[in-house]
Amino acid sequence: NKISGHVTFNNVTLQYEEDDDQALKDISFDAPAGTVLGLIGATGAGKTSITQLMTRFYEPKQGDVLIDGKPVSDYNLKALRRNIGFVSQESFLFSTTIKDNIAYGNPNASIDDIIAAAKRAQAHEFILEMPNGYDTMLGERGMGLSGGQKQRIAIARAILIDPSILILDDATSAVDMETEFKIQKALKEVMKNRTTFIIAHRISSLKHADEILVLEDGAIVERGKHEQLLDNGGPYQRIYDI
Ligand code: DGT
Ligand code: MG
Repeated sequence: NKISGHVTFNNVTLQYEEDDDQALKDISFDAPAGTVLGLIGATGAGKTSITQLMTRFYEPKQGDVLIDGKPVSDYNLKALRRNIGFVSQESFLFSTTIKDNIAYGNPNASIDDIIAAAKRAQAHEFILEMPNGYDTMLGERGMGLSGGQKQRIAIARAILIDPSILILDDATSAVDMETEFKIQKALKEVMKNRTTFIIAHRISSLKHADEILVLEDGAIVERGKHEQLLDNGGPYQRIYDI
């Protein structure tokens, strides 16, 4: 029951129960399997809410959310969520070994699979430098790892789970140039052959997106590719200048 990852939103609105305002207003887009969709906009604009409709964390008030042409409500919830991976610096790490953290969600993975995933995620080297390598225990919430290291553990985990749809929450963080380079390389690896949603806080990560949606107060105010949006001189250009 592997899905290919074609995601379609048709005129989707979302309203959180307690709120009077709509958190998402008339959102439509089509992301064919394997493409990259960028989401950008101020805090509270609705970026995370869009991704939560795909995992059926919330139900739309109106409109359709389709995966491979089928409403997400028709999927078995577990099967659906197995096909959607999340990577962010806040990705949850458990108080167990590095190895089990990478294999989380995929308990049958062999140590060879785990190491291969860590290598592709640019995490193998720093793991080997830890006191017990892959058997090193992580503290509560993964204490003892930097944000950039946690992110690469999360990428290794996603590579092992092999979801068709990937959601990247590109949290802003001060990492050095070398780490930044490694993270970019790891992201390129994990995005391969998956429909990827990049929630961006920096425009640099959107340069290669197939389509970018600029969100304001739950609505799409501008859409297109990076160069096109810069030429428009609209909201995207203004974010770029900040
Ligand atoms: P971020 O992560 O701070 O950059 O912001 P976004 O763009 O991810 O915004 P999002 O989708 O978290 O929130 C959109 C709007 O919906 C915002 O007004 C806050 C509201 N909202 C989000 N989650 C909930 C929720 O669970 N309950 C209620 N009542 N409102 C929520
Ligand atoms: Mg968010």
